[in-house]
Amino acid sequence: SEASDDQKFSLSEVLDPFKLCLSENKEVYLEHYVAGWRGLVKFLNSLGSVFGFISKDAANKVHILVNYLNGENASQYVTVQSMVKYELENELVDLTKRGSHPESGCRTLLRLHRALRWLELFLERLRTGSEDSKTSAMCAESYNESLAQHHPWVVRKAAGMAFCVLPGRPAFLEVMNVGPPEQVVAMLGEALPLISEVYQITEDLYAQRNLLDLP
Ligand code: 1Q0
Repeated sequence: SEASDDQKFSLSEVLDPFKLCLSENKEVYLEHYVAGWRGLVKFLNSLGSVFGFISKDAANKVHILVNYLNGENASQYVTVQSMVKYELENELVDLTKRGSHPESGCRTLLRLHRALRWLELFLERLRTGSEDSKTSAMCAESYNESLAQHHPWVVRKAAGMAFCVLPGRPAFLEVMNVGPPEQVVAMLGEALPLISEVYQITEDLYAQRNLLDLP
């Protein structure tokens, strides 16, 4: 039915937005960044309720950013660069400790940005892995190398338990609805450099502005 087609995830829902993310002068469009994340949340939901605590947090952050995109200052939120400039100039960011701006665009995007590094590492392992490689191990390794460093013990523990129920690589590739594994691998190979570039540009911007540890 139409409704179920609508629910069905397809890898392009994530990869296409990330492909559209960069402007000519290498700024990151917030609209497409957020759209990529919407796709990821949808994918996560299709993996089952064990991932609910992860997808809820991601969805909540997406929601915060969407409100800025559609809000009265929408014109300041066209790119990550313009958002950072606007929020900093107008003192809309809690820089050292949580205060009156607990949901700034800058700190909210930083959480997704850190998770994007996890995604990059994970998708690279998925792409180059063999048929019998364990997605749970790939996921855990990528997590430990990236996001885990920003999470307290309880969250790391819960994430570790969720990873255990991930399907094997063949089933995982199938849920992406692209076609045979070779085709998924090709698509990932095409998209990963773009995700990686979006990540790096954001990382450099945040580093320059000293925003990598926002509370
Ligand atoms: C496939 C399995 C997915 C595993 C995702 C790994 C990440 C685990 C993270 C668990 C933490 C979530 C609980 C909340 C933590 C927050 O405290 C934390 C900080 O925020 P705050 O406001 O408290 O300061 N939030 C975060 O760090 C954001 C975490 C977002 C994680 C989003 C993961 C998105 C994953 C999508 C599935 C992708 C599957 C790959 C294939 C997709 C096709 C391209």
